[in-house]
Amino acid sequence: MPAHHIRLKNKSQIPVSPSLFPPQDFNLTTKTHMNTPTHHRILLTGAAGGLGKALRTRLKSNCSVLRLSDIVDCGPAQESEEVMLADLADSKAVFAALKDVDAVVHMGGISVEGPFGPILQANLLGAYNLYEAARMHGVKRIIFASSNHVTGFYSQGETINANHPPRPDGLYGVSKAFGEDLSRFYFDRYSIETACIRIGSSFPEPKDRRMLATWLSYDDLHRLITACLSTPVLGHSIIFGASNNSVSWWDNSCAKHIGFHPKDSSDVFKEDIFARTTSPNLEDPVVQKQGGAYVAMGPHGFID
Ligand code: NAI
Ligand code: 15L
Repeated sequence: MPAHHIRLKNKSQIPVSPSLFPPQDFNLTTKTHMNTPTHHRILLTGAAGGLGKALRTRLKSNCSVLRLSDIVDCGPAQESEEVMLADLADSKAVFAALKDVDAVVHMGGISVEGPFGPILQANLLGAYNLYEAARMHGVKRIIFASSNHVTGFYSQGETINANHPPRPDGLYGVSKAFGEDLSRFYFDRYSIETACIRIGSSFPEPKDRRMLATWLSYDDLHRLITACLSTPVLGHSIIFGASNNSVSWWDNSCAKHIGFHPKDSSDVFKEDIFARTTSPNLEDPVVQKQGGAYVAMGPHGFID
């Protein structure tokens, strides 16, 4: 098959110029069939974590079988679930976790700034193991939980899009930038499609003033993942994950083909957050930069 053709699950082919990824001139309307599974078996890594738990119920509408994986216990398998313990740094365990899988929602790994050792194992080696296993098993679509900390050193108030160069705000952000580059390589070389979702702050509610700009509700996260799983042509796409907040630093015009339309907004929490937080010191880099507190963490020194 010529490199410029992407074979879709329905066996049809769409000619795509390699220079057009993400396919900027494709005006594909994506229908997100919330209750129609697009895949037979989906692997959810990081299933025991905050977002893993939030997605565990929601992703059942996207597949017939949801395989849950984490380094720690995910609890017993419920109906239409499978559970597999796997350390992302363990290539054999990761290879086993991807067997017979149609798509991966990759949430697993170290999720905050900290020493390089664990980040190296879980986020760098872990991402490599995941993509190698995907290549070996023929898995063609991965949703990768990247982070706003890939671009955390841009200023708040500056609007950036996927074409702005990474400016990671720490080792964690660097590890997510590595995942984005690694997935680009696996797309160019092996046609494995990836959505790199630079998640803002995905929690039940925004916790502070910064999160009024960065908040992504769990339902909007699921809407975004559903759009990435079901869009006919994903290619290699970078998309910022935020709800429909009035304040936004991110422009998703490079990812229109995904058809993500957030429905929630942090605006309803604004009054309460302003009432219980003090006015920020505008001279503080933690207040000035998009990454917030992450820009002032570290250094972390050598690995022991
Ligand atoms: P979390 O820390 O609650 O969950 C991460 C999960 O990964 C944990 O259950 C942990 O046990 C598992 N894990 C860690 N090391 C592992 C290893 N070596 N092998 C297998 N599993 C391992 O984090 P959360 O909030 O659920 O985030 C999920 C993903 O989304 C993470 O990749 C994080 O970096 C990313 N993200 C989350 C954001 C948020 O606001 N929640 C914002 C930006 C990115
Ligand atoms: C992240 O990448 C983290 O995983 C999450 O715990 C939050 O710190 C979030 O970014 C954020 O920037 O608020």
